[in-house]
Amino acid sequence: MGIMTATGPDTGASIAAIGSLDELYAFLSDHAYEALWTMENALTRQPVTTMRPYIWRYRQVRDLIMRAGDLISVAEADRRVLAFRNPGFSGRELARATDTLWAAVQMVLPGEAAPPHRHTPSALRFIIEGEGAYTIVDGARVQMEAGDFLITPNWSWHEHGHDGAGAVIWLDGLDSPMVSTLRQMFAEFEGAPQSKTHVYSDVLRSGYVEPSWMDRAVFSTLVWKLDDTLRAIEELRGEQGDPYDDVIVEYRNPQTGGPALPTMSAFMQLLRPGAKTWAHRQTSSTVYHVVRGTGYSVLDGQRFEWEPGDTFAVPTWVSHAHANPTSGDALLFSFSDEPAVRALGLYREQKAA
Ligand code: 1HN
Repeated sequence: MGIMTATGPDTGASIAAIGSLDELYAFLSDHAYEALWTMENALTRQPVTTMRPYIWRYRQVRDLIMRAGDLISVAEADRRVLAFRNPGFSGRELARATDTLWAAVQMVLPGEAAPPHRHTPSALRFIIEGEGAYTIVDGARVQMEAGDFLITPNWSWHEHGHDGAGAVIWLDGLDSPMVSTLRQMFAEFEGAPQSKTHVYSDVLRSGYVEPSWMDRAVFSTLVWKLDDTLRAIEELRGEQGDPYDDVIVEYRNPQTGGPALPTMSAFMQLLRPGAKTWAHRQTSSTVYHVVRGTGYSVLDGQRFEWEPGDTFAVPTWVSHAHANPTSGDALLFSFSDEPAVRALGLYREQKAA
């Protein structure tokens, strides 16, 4: 195959012959140019997105993923994953819950196994229900039970399986829309390492002590148990709390002291009985998942009632406040693209919007 040679550009006389602005615009568009002064959206005073605040209700989500389980096996599907596709997203590209975040439910049945792969998008999981499933991350096998928060860092091999009883359902969060928009997507499907026979315990994984001669990545924390997180929250119950989020804690990577993943942070918040937070908005976007309790959130002035298992999207710059009008606790898990937005020097917050 020969090398294509671009033809020389029209210059001189053909450009001198342009007699009007309309002719100029026609020439520009034929030759891969566009005039800034004809553009409407080159600058906007604040973020513009077609993404909408939206809630996916678990009563329906659960029925759908279980029905999918009747109709397709993991062997056929590779991963039995139902993506939450923001209804404001009209693009034909990868589904997304917000401009930057993928959210989905995944379900495995006893005896099923999802084969190993790795990719540049990072993933996090929050287990919604069930026990007896496991994931293997870079050869380390981790059990998954309801309430666990797990991470699969960028480019780590991961596979899932289930040797217990009953369905296991979890929430998947990925930065894949962001990675895809930045054209940084790579994936591999062959060459996963053998499963390790020894999995290091929490005292090594916590970064409390670290062997000097080994690669610290081997010891990275992969799972945060709900009981541990709740114990921390319980200890803070009597404190003042955050006016925008009440008693909120972030899942931190103990080895870096930073967010759970370089691109995504994750949180658990207790809305104490009667809690009603102030509204704020950020340039990060967030996906919330209801772990316990009932309540509502007001997203850009619209009230969304929620109950356990529901998942809702708060796109960039959407004002949000949360309320727990009941006499019991409400617990919200959430993840956001805040670390990525901050790393680019773009993070902004507006209080009481
Ligand atoms: C993925 O690897 C998983 O491993 C789940 O469980 C959802 C969505 C997009 C791209 C990769 C998984 C995913 C995914």
